[in-house]
Amino acid sequence: PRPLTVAAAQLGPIADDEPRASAVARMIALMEKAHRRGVELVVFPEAALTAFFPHWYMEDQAAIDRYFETEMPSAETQPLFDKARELGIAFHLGYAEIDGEHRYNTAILVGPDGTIVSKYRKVHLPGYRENEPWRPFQNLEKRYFERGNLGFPVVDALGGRVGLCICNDRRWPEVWRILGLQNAELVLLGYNTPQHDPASPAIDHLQDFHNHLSLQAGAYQNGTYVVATAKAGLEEGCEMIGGSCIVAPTGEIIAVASTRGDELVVADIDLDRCKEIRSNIFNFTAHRQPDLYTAIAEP
Ligand code: CDT
Repeated sequence: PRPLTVAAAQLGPIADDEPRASAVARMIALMEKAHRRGVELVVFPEAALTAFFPHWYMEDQAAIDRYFETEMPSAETQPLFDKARELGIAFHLGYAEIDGEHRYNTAILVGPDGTIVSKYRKVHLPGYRENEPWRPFQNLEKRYFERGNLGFPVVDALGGRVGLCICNDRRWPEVWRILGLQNAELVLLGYNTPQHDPASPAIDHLQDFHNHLSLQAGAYQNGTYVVATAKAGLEEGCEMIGGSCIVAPTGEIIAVASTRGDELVVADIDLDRCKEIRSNIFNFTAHRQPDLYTAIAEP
């Protein structure tokens, strides 16, 4: 067996005027709780340091850039790195990143020694570029971020193969299969998902279902564990789903959040269990028929 104790560290809302230091303090409190429960990896949400600003329209670049990180760790995030190293805990963190003139929706995996061992920049950016004032809140990721340029990384870490994706990526089976083809055994992701979709309100009551449906299908069809973490609750007028969870390679949810606030969701997993799926029903070498899948990779 390859046992690992993992946690989704769900965050409740972060107010627009909440300093990064406060968000970091909340994350450190969850990390300390995780340590008391024997956790070795803590997964924080997408864009975990600030309110999810793509929910509103801005033109002034300086106003936009205050939500972005120019370095990681920074003075404000260093205490999180220090605490993780002190406790020997690995963590995943989502944040808005500026690299020169380029802006990305980014996630990193930090090892228990405090070094960054993997980095991903979000590929599937939902929404649109211009203000749509009829909406109660916006979905402007295409305005504020460029498409990521790091592919879909899977690295050797924590005794297994660890893959990253971010929020909307989880709805796309192609993402899961690209991670699966790299033998991912543990996929980490964060999300900010509104309860209400102004463009399709008839499916608002299915938002939690579609979240779990995507995670469970991705896990099962690729024989991988998933740790998926929300930023949840009512943030600057936008209610977001919770449902942070840990999914087994069988597709079963083995731990799930019960609130929309700061909450730690813990599970003991065994990375060797991925083989049950990947050696049998989803033995890619034995059963895939890629010559008949070419349309998937065409525009
Ligand atoms: N952050 C993010 O990617 N959110 C999107 C909102 C989609 S709007 C229907 C998501 O896929 O959850």
